[in-house]
Order: sequence, then C-alpha cells, then structure tokens
Amino acid sequence: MTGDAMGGANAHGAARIGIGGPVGSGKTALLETLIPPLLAAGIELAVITNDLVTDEDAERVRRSGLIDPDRVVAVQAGACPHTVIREDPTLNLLAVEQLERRHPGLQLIMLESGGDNLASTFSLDLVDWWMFVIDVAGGGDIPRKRGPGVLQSDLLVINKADLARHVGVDLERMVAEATAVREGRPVAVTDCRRGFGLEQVVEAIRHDVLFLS
Ligand SMILES: Nc1nc2c(ncn2[C@@H]2O[C@H](COP(=O)(O)OP(=O)(O)OP(=O)(O)O)[C@@H](O)[C@H]2O)c(=O)[nH]1
Ligand SMILES: [Mg+2]
Repeated sequence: MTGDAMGGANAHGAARIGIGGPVGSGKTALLETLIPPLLAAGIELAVITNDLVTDEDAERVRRSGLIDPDRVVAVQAGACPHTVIREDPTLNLLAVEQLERRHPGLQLIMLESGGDNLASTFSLDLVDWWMFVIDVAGGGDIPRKRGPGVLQSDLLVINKADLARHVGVDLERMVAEATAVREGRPVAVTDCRRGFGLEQVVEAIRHDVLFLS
C-alpha cells in the first residue's frame, strides 16, 4: 500500500479497511466505538456495511448519531456475504465510488462484512488492510482452529473480553495461542460494550493504514 504525506489518502483515494468475522462477534460494535476517536483525530471518515438482505447495520450506524448519516452506505450482500468482499467486490467498489464522489477529501472508509464463518477473508482489490473480529463467547479454541481470517488478517481482534469469566475462557491463553498461530502478527483484545482496548486498534489504523505519525 502506498500512502502520501498529505494525511492518509492513498493511490486509489481513501484508504479502505475491512472488518470481518463471524455473526455477532461485534463488528458493528467495534465500528461504532472506533468512530469517535477517529473523528477526534481529524480523520475524514465514512462507513460501508454489508448485510444479507437488509440495511440493518447501516440504519443502526446512521441512527447512532456518531457520524453524518450521509457518510454511511449499505450494500445488500445476498446469501453469500463472503462473495461481495472477496470473489466479486463490485457492489462494494461502487459504494466506495459513491462515497468518494459525495465527500471529496475522504481519507478512510471502514467496510463491515456481513457476519460469516472463520474462513472469510477480504479481497485486497477491495481493502488495503483488514481486521478479523472474533469473540471469547465463540470459544477459546477458535485461534487453534487456524481459520484464514485468524491467520491472514492484518489485525486479529478478540472482542467481548468482559465475557471471558462468564463463559469459562482463559483469555490470556487465547491471546497467546492467537499470537502463536499468527506468528507474532498483532492481536488486540477489546470490550466494545465499555470501550476498552480500542487504543491499539486506533493506533494501528493511524500508523499502518493512514501513515500518520
Ligand atoms: N458483552 C459484550 N457484548 C458485546 C461486545 N461487543 C458487542 N457485543 C454485543 O454482541 C451483540 C452483537 O454485536 P454486533 O456488533 O451487532 O455484532 P456483529 O458482528 O456486527 O453482528 P452481525 O453484523 O450480525 O454479524 C450485540 O448484542 C452487542 O451489544 C462486547 O465487547 N461485550
Ligand atoms: Mg454487524
């Protein structure tokens, strides 16, 4: 990926980051908790959501009051949510174009995938960098299953840290196993309900995606 010194726009316009992961792991919650610190850092931001056959997540983000509703676009992914982020990202690329036309100077677009299985990954034609969100309630053994999302994402986010003790998951061990299977690539632990652990994610976006110092 190439950045420029002018504050984050890359060769193809706004930088694009993907947020993928299984159903209900907290992708929209993460996106919502990231909006305030990113806006506070002065980053020109927009959001694309993918749902199967509704605009549910986009409506939720528009209603949240966190971001100008005009900066939130919904893509209906149909029955195969991984197709529109991997094999044929045309619909999402059109949504990117639409946002860039409407908001010149856009620096960052966050794209949430529809919830899918552990094998879902993003096409690098669509995003520059992507996160895979799993949660402790989905099972402490998920990292050991070595799904492509866990292995290949630029940042693995283990969400719902607050639930670890309720579901009998040894969070430290889960993080250690995730770090081991990822051969040292970054792992973040978050509690999106209370907004804990977001700093590492914001820093990764600032440094690794937008090349801000
Ligand atoms: N306890 C707890 N609950 C969370 C956390 N993050 C999200 N949730 C809850 O988990 C549920 C699913 O969160 P979403 O953000 O909708 O998950 P998602 O991955 O976007 O779901 P889909 O888009 O349907 O795949 C909601 O009830 C959230 O309130 C967390 O860190 N802790
Ligand atoms: Mg969602």
